[in-house]
Amino acid sequence: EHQRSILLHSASRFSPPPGVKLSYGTAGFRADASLLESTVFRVGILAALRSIQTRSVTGLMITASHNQESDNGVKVADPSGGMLSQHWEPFADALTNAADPNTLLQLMDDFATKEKISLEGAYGGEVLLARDTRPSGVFLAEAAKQGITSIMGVSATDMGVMTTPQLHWMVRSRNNGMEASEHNYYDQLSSSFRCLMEYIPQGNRNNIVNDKLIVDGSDGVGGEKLEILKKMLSDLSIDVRNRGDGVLNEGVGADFVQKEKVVPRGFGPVDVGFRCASLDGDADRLVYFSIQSNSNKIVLVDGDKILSLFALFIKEQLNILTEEENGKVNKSYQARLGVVQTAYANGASTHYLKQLGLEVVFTPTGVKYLHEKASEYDIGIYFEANGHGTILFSESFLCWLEGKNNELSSTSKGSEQPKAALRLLAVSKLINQAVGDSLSGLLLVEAILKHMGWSMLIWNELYHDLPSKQLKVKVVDRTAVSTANAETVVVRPVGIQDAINAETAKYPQGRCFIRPSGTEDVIRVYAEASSQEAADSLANSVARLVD
Ligand code: 16G
Ligand code: ZN
Repeated sequence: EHQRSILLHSASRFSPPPGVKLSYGTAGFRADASLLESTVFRVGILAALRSIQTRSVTGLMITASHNQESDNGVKVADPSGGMLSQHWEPFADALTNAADPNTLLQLMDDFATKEKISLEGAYGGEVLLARDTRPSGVFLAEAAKQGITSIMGVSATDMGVMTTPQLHWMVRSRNNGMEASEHNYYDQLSSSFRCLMEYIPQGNRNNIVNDKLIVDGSDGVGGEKLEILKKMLSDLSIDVRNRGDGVLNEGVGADFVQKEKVVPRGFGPVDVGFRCASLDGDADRLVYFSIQSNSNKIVLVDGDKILSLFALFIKEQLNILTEEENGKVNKSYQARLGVVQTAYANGASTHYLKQLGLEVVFTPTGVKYLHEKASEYDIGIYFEANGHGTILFSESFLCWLEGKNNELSSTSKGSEQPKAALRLLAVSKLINQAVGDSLSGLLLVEAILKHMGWSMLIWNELYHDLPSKQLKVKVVDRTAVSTANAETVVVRPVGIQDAINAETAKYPQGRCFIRPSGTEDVIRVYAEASSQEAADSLANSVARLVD
């Protein structure tokens, strides 16, 4: 009874804006910040219920990532540190769209009964709460707190301004019984980076001098965090630009750089020849680029190429570990290595990865799908072309690796095998196991380039991207289009796929798909072909089919 009255009381202070219907979508609720207060309050309730049900810490992140500054959004981190369990999404939608406090309460009661969540306050639940640098994050965080604490026995721990991956990392660490402060995060990243640097092959050590990385922080949270992290690193010189003085995501950031393929604000001719990287607004995406002299065009090194670099390095270490020992192949553990991409992956990257002998699988767009698939492997590497990705290690593989390391460090001191084991262990600590993380991804790219003794130019030459083109078509109802086979085939409206096939067949190396966006009211078109003109033309003619 007490619980009911608390809820009714606090819910009455956060009424949903009339006529607005929001959906949890691919990555949480997103809208103009002025529309989100009641939604964030209600997501606070949801995160608290999830904490009670799982008897674990959950997370609530307030961000709209690469979207414009006036937008905001909210999403929940599950106890694993990953995305909210998909079977809770319909509840999130219903909760946020409930018209009044009584309906809200009824929905909660029904859901709690169905999911066997006891609202008696028996478990002291906890929700970690964070926000990006958007000004609207301040009042939205307040609404989140009210929502969380309106569930009896659940507390809200405000972590303040964090990157999205930092919050996910903290949730995961807390539930693994580890310390999870921001300092712990930097400590783990910097020490595992140092470990990788320590085991760089002798011949490549001297390349470390005079080599600078310039990072575009998208005027968001990533830049200021990287400033802290970089002070804990030697062997790496980083110059951070767009640290928050300009407008968030405006002409800057990973999304801009990847889609527009032009030089971001704050970069210019003096940066020609340097290795550059861009983060997005909440620092969960990373792309690299270099500036071509005398133009505002860039050479983009996207998520697919980061994935390829990671895959190459991991495979090399695995090969070392399973190399012949005393004339017999070491068969003690056959690690399953898998690579996960989406239809947006450049066809040349997929070809390259397969030709390395790797298993490549596809999922629909959205981190939750890629992450889930990657977790089926001993080592699962996933990346979206837009720069979101990470490497997941299975518990059993890490266990084996620890054992192998102990065994080798006494028997084959000084040889490459123990080093390979240590490198893989360091990667598993450096790379965020909860979600894609631009800061840890950046450190891993840097460490691998130094390990290989490669410039960005050599890295970029792993394969040549096929020219591609992306378009979006505004539609009234994007749900009219539905797809199958990881978004590569349209099943509805009937007939469109045949028309796309007919268009695509006209172009050498042509590939094309359409899909409804998970974040905007548009249908997206992607086309790839042997020349830029051909890719543009294919995209345009398929866009006309949709219109
Ligand atoms: C969200 C997704 C991202 C995906 C993008 C596609 C997460 C955390 N983020 O930003 O993975 O690439 O949506 O947007 O899942 P779209 O559906 O509008 O093309
Ligand atoms: Zn983001």
